[in-house]
Amino acid sequence: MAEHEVASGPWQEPETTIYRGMACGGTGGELSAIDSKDGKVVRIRPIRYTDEYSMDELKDSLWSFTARGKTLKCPVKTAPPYQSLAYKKRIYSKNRVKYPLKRVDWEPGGDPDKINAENRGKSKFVRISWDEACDIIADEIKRVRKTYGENSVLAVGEDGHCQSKIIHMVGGNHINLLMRTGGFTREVRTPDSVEGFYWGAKFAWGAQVQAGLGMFDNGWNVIEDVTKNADMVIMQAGDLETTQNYASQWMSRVMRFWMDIGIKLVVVDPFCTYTSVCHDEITWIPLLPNTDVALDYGMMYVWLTEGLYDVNYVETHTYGFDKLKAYVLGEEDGIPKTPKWASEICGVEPWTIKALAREWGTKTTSILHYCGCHVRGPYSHEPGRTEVYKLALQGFGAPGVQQIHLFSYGGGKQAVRPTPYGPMMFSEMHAMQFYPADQTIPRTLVARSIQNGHSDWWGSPQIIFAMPDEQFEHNFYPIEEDEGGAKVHMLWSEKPCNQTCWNGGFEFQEAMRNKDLECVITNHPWLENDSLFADLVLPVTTPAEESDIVGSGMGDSIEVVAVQDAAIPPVGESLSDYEISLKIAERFDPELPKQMAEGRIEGEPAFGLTIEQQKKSEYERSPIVSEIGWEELKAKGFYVPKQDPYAKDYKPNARLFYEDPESFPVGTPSGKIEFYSDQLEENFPDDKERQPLAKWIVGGPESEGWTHDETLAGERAKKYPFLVNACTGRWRFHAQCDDITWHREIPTAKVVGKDGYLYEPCWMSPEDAKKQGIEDGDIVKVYNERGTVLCGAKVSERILPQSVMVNKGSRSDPIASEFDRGGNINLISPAGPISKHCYGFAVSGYLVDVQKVSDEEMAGWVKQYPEAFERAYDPASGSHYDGWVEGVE
Ligand SMILES: Nc1nc2c(c(=O)[nH]1)N[C@H]1C(S)=C(S)[C@@H](COP(=O)(O)OP(=O)(O)OC[C@H]3O[C@@H](n4cnc5c(=O)[nH]c(N)nc54)[C@H](O)[C@@H]3O)O[C@H]1N2
Ligand SMILES: Nc1nc2c(c(=O)[nH]1)N[C@H]1C(S)=C(S)[C@@H](COP(=O)(O)OP(=O)(O)OC[C@H]3O[C@@H](n4cnc5c(=O)[nH]c(N)nc54)[C@H](O)[C@@H]3O)O[C@H]1N2
Ligand SMILES: [Mo]
Repeated sequence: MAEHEVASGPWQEPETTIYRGMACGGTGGELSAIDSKDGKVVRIRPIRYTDEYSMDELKDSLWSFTARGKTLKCPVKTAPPYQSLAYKKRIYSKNRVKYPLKRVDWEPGGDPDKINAENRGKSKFVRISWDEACDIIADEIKRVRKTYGENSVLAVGEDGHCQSKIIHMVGGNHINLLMRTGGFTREVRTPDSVEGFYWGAKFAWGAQVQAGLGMFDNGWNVIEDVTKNADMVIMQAGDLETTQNYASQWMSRVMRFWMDIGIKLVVVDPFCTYTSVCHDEITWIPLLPNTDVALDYGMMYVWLTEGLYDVNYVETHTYGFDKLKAYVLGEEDGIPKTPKWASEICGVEPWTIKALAREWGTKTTSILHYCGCHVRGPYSHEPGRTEVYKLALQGFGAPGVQQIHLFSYGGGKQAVRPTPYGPMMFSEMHAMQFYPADQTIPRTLVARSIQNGHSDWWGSPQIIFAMPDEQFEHNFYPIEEDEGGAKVHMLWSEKPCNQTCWNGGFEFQEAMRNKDLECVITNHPWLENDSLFADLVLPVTTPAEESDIVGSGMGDSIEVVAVQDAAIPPVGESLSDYEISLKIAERFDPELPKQMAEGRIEGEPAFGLTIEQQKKSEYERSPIVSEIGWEELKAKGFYVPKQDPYAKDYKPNARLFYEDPESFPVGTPSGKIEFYSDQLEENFPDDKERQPLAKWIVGGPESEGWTHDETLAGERAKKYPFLVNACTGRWRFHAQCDDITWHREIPTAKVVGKDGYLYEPCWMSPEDAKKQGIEDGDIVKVYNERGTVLCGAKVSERILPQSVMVNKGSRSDPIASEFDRGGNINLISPAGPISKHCYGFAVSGYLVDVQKVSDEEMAGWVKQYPEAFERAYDPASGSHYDGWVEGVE
């Protein structure tokens, strides 16, 4: 039990091919074929559905639609993300964790002298056996619970992204074990992708299902609606050529199709995005990071003063227009929000703002992004709301007036039928994400909760799906002792990248060094980020090493189900997270692994004991059971489900509201889109940061009650004069894939420093570079009072003066406290919340300074921190395993 269950497999054949959706977003991604030879992956490639099915067999599965005389068809060949195609480099990465590891100067048992907490992220690891690792973990869980209370073990990384898996899905396997053996504290993901919509837009257009996240409920039919009806599509904070590619590359084809049928595309972005660069018809309007509110109000001023908005719609579908008007025209605060006013804040010329506003106000226009990095900054609830205001003024829901966002890319998914087959759905069953716990901590507050021993926040304790009303609940850590309150003394993370994906990374590193944390465990396929700060690291398999049933998922051109065997044996002694939880469970009760595998939780139908049984049981629960037999599915390897014949008749949800707001109200108290929220006024009457109407907020010093001072107009800008755009990276998936050698050699991916180290690019304009005395390729320090990260200067016209861009997700490479060589920009992001009552993160659009690192300065550091600079390092793949593990052969 709980040994890796694919001791034999087709990889024992000399050559074999398996089909797999394996994108590292956890969504499956378009199907790829993994070819292996003699137990090694040799290539990963796209497939054609016609490899296994005739076009006649596929005719009810592949969608198409016609607009303006041209037809857009679902492709027959898959377009997997480039990260998936390069996955061989991940499977055999130099950074793979092959064996269970223990930090050399840590001993279990809770003796502070043997924990050496202050050395986390400094001292190295040594290989131990699985038996030793599992014994230690089970004993530590028991000891810590007994000493500090049942809920003193914190489970981190229940939710978030990861490799695509179903049965072996990561995220909550540790919780499955912890909740069956006692209590635990649950780290709750905050709505990272959509912070500004979640904390802002929800009060403008309410919360439906997806809008639990704060965006408007929509699906694939929105793309069809835009294709048929829009004149213009604006990517204000959207780079679909980059972001949509994490699943498939088919939005690339949709955008090409749009331009072919005459839809105009405009990009409003601090960076000249990959979308702007690769489609030369696109207009790029550069603006400064986190200034969209000013731009939006400048445009609204033009609309209101020139009559370029939908007067009737505003009357019938919205609430509080008089308040909006008073603010825009300056009647409220004496400052008319003219294009000139906006220009001074956002850096877009007044005439460009007027031109964009006039074109937007006269053409049928939709907004297109994944979620948009503009909603991940300080006070992001403001741009989250002004986006809704703009749409409302232009008749949101009318044909071609839509918000296109992450749920719109489910190509076949929504068109197939309402029940998704995707890993997202399966994963909930398997890893039991969102299992409620008595005591919770939002992911944004983990570091402060550990450091201070307490914390409080507004929002549901199960924060990710909170409805607007729940944002008025005040929550506390720890909860009352008689309700199970206990301070955390042990941390176990299944997705160890809080310092790289969340807020205040350096503060998180310090929290990891807190001596109250007596044991820190991570499960991880690669030795990086939070794992460097762990006491025990458990090696995890990649999808190629696992037998599973997977679906393609969010963002694919069509839904596909694939049943696969392992392509290769596990690398080293790695196990899946699921297998790890069963292996540790044995130490609590020999019967427990069986119960966990078979029954999961009470009331849930059984899955079956073995992986083979579980694969079959997944198939039996899915709707494809009526379309294809199990044996045939296994023989073919994948299946493309038939389309829902009624899909054509579904209207976008926003259209229902547009046509009949009485019968289909939005989820606000008035049922209308609210420019002004009475709910916010009543509940937080003194909140100057999130007022009932969205405003341009400058912020200021903490002593005056502000959460942030992160704009160019504030005091801190005198010291830290650049706004950093820390958006998601094109060549990575969040914290994943930073070691892919094929990506790292692309000139926009890394900068080769004169010391041979590959630094994370810090993009800056030629004008600023000159001012700072920086040349392309120089090693630079990017810093503020929260710390310093080293980067490589990338001097380019693709970025506006006064801003720099450092993509998030580069791996930490610690030099010392608050000092990092890896270019992990989230280390210096604000550690606090979005604003006083909004406990999301602010990880982009904040202030930094950038200075050249001189040769002398570098030489000084090399001398001062020899261990960091002498650590084994491979430019091709970056920092790696050998640099952190003792006794590697
Ligand atoms: N500055 C900045 N920060 C951001 C954003 C931004 O735009 N700018 N974007 C935000 C957004 S949109 C998101 S969604 C979050 C994403 O943040 P996360 O959801 O945390 O994303 P990932 O880095 O994809 O993955 C989580 C971790 O899981 C690990 N992992 C992957 N597969 C497995 C597995 O099979 N087993 C185990 N045990 N571990 C695995 C990965 O190596 C990684 O360490 O980041 C947010 N942070
Ligand atoms: N390659 C790759 N693809 C991914 C991911 C990844 O990590 N790597 N992550 C996936 C996930 S989970 C998500 S949520 C999405 C994220 O995708 P999005 O939600 O679209 O977010 P980002 O890619 O961070 O940023 C989009 C664009 O916003 C711009 N931007 C930054 N700040 C501002 C601003 O203040 N105003 C304006 N107008 N623009 C701004 C950036 O330059 C970028 O071009 O991508 C998904 N796809
Ligand atoms: Mo995201």
